[in-house]
Amino acid sequence: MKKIAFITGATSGIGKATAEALAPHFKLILCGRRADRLAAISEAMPTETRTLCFDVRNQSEVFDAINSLSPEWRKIDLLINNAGNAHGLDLIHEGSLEDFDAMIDINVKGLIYVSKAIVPEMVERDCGHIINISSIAGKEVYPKGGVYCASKHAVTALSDGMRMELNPYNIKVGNVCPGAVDTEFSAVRFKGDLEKAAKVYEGYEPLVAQDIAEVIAFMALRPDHVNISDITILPKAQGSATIFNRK
Ligand code: NDP
Ligand code: 8X3
Repeated sequence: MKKIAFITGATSGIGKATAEALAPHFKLILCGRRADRLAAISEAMPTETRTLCFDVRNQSEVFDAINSLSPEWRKIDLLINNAGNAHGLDLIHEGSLEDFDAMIDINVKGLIYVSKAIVPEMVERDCGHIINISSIAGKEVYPKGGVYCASKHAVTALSDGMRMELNPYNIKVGNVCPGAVDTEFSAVRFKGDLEKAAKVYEGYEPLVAQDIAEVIAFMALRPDHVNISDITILPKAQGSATIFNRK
């Protein structure tokens, strides 16, 4: 029988590609705020799916959505905490509090809410696997990215904390740190300015969402005794968060 994977941020980029990579092996619960996309993506999946439309920032939406699953679908084997974005690229003393709140509320608090709604049942069943999507920004810091980097350092810390806390319950925790991946990430960061977004990936070959999805699927499909606890994936042309070999 296929296991069940729960993916946040499945409406685009890394989350959607991860759903595609896991579909041959898992039944999928696909989450995001854009209901139209969720419906279309779910329709195209070659596996049984459920969709949940909620904002990870909203505590009651998170719990109501997850509690709406039938008992069969509540037995989640693999949780992929992927939903997240950068909002703005600004110095802390100049940027908008709205952007800063969004990054902390979505990337950090949202991940905590979703985990709090799902992990207790994993603990009860004494099994499970959690993969959190952090970033190279969860290992390094760069100017104008202070709050985004803080949010992703928090994700890395949460992965480490969860791995320690959930160790007695046979629950594996992995942390994934991608470098530059050409998704809707930069369009969101620059609030729909596609020209500015395209510049992020100019002059070198960035990763695509599928590159990360394949690594996540590899992690998910290891034998039960193997846990890939932390992995950083960069484009060949990326030497650090800020060093790129652009031609
Ligand atoms: P995308 O913008 O393509 O995808 C982001 C996903 O997150 C969407 O599915 C979006 O769905 C969901 N999301 C955003 N805000 C919320 C919210 N408030 N509630 C629920 N879902 C939300 O970007 P990526 O695929 O690139 O990003 C995925 C993850 O990878 C993020 O955590 C990002 O920080 C991380 N990452 C990305 C890198 C990159 O270079 N692209 C590099 C390193 C890490 P919807 O809008 O429908 O709600
Ligand atoms: C996204 C990668 O370097 O733009 O997490 O912060 S970066």
